Amino acid sequence: MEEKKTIFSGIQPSGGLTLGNYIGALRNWALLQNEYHSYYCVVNLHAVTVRQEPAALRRRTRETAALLMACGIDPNVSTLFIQSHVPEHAELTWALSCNTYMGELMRMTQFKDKSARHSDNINAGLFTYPVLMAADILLYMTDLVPIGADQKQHLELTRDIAQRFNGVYGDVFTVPEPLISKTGGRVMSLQEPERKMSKSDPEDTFISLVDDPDTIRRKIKRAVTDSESEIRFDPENKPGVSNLLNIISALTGESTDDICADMAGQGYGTLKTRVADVVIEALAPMQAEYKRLIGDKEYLMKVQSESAEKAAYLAQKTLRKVQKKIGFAARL
Ligand code: ATP
Ligand code: LTN
Repeated sequence: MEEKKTIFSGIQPSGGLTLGNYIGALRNWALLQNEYHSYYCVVNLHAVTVRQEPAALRRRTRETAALLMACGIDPNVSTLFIQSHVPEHAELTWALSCNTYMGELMRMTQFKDKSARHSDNINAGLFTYPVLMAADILLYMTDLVPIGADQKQHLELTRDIAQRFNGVYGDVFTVPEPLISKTGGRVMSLQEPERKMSKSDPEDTFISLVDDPDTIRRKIKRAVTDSESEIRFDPENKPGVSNLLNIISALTGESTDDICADMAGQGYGTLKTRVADVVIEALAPMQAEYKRLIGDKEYLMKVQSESAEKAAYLAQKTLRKVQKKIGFAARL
C-alpha cells in the first residue's frame, strides 16, 4: 500500500474568520484530513508581524482553534496545534534565514502590500515572514500545502529554500507542492466586490463565521450589486451579483448557470434572500458545534496540549537532523 502523503496548512488568528476563509480553505481542510497525514496550525507567530492587542490575540488563538474543529477538523485525525507551542518553528527559521537572500524576500508581494498598509511598523518580522512559513512547512516533511492563490509566491520561495538547503547539505527536506482549489478560491468583499473578502477589513464587508442569522441577512441585504436588474453571472461587469451567485454555488454545489436559469425574471431582493438562506443553513451546524466547544475550555486545552506534543515529535526530529547537517555541536 502507498504511504499516505503529508499536508500542512496555517491560518492566522489575526481577526474573526470569514466566509471566504471557510469556502476557500477550512472546509477543504476537513475533507482532506482522511486522505493525508494532516497538520493544521494556528500561526500566532505570523500574526504578530502586525501589532496585536495581547488579550485579543490570546482569545482569538483559542477561538480560531475551536472554529477549525467546528468546521470538521477532528483532532483525533488531524494534528491541530498552536504555532508558539512548538518552538522548533522559530528555531528552524534561523537556519533557513541564513540560506535565504534579501533579494528574494524583497520580491514578495505580500511584504510590499503589508508594508504599504502598515507604514508606521515595517518591522524585520514582516520582512522575514516567508522564512517562518517555510519553516512551518519543512519541519513536517510536507508533500502538499492547501492554500489560496494569494500564498503561491510564498510556497515557491519555500521550494527554492528547500532545494538550496538540500543542494548544500544533502537531502534533508521534502520539497512541497501547492494545492490550490479551483472552485471557491476567491470570495469577494460584500462592499467592494473587486477585492477579496478579508478578515482585516471593516465589519460590513465580510460574513463572519460566527455572525447570527439577522446579521447575515442585514449584511447580504446591503451587499453592493449594480444598477441593472438581471441576475447574470458576469464577474467582469457584474462583480457584486457574480460574487453572490458564486457563494450560492460554492455552498450548494449547483452551477452558476443553473442558479441563473432557476432565478430568471426575479430581482436582486430575491437573490439576496436566497444567498442569506443558503449561508445561514450552511453555517448553522458549524455554529452550534462552535458554541458547544468554546464553552469547554478544559477540552480545548487538552487538545492543544496533546496536539502540540504530536507535532513536536516530528518537528524535533527534523530540527535535530538539520542541526547535525549544518554542523552544530551535539550536547550530551
Ligand atoms: P488577512 O485578511 O488578515 O490578510 P486572510 O483573511 O487572507 O487574512 P489568512 O489567515 O491569511 O486569512 O488565510 C487563511 C486561508 O484562507 C488562506 O489559505 C487563504 O488563501 C484563504 N482565504 C482568505 N481569504 C479568502 C477569500 N476571500 N476567498 C477564498 N479564500 C480565502
Ligand atoms: N501565510 C499564510 C499563513 C501561513 C501558512 C503557513 C499557510 C503561515 N504558515 C504554512 C500554509 C502553510 C497566510 O497568510 N494565509
